[in-house]
Amino acid sequence: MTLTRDNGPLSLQQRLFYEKNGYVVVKKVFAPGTFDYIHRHYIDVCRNKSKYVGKRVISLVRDINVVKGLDDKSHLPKEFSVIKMNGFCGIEGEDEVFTSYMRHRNLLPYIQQFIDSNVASTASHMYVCKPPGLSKSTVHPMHQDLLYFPQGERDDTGALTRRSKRKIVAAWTALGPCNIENGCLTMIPGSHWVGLRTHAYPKCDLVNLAYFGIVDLTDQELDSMVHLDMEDGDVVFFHPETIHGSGFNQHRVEEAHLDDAFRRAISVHFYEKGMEMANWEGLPHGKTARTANSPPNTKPSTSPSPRPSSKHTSNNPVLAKKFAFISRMANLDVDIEKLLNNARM
Ligand SMILES: O=C(O)CCC(=O)C(=O)O
Ligand SMILES: [Fe+2]
Repeated sequence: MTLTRDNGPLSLQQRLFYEKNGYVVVKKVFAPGTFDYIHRHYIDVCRNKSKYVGKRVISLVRDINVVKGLDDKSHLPKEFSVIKMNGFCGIEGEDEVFTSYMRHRNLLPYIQQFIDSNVASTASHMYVCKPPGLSKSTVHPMHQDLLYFPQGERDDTGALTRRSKRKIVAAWTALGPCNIENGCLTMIPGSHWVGLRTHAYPKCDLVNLAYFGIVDLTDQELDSMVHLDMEDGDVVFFHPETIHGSGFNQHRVEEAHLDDAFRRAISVHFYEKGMEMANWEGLPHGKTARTANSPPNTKPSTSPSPRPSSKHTSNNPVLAKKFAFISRMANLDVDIEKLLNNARM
């Protein structure tokens, strides 16, 4: 086995599943309701943006249709317009409500099994809450997270070298029911072995900033997609090269009272502290083809769009700069050994 170690709660069967598929869902890592306080805090951040954004968190992403004025949500609280929050720290330091997730004693024993180290750093912190009442722009196209950060030694194609492959993992936790109806996560099993793929903006009219999708998914890959039905407190650990995305939240605003109306999840990437960083200039993150395949739950069944050539690329230095900034800011350490020892005392 190359990607995990035998020093924690993951069973041999779970480790074998991860090696083969590039992800593993672990049920009930947290008791239901454990992170209700994080969701309440997120609502506060959405409603009081100036108090937090830049100071304790990096950014709030509003849905593109709302931004363009095509979808008027001004009569509703702000959390009905926001689809994602990035970064659990800002110039005033970290937001301890969000970072309590990545330092939680229930999570850390698993992280040790994936990153080959007792001290971790983190990247790509996200609170992803898809509200009811938005359009298909809430779909997150099929992508690889490795595109979005420079961690790890890379080969010429931007893929992780064998050595770095076993040192990064994402921990994505459902904070409420996540199902096909509200836009759960979708995985392509085994895709963590195929290297870094070419990403581009999807062919829809309006696409959220940096929501890239892979341009050359094969029919076989599209057919193998697995939708992860998860409950509050379940965690999916996945590799940064595993191809994944998420669907459209089909709930209407009138259904906002339902438990699964807001699709809620928190996600952090852990990696071995001090691991190699790739040179941003040399990475394909700033290169985007102009069009990509359809998003996960709108799979074209009869006439798939012609696949754009992977040569069809353009540089995007502004975005590259933005990613570099986020990556520098959101880089908090987690001393796993120390936190677990404290928890035992
Ligand atoms: O939560 C989602 O909808 C997608 C999140 C994602 O792509 C990630 O956590 O890497
Ligand atoms: Fe992702």
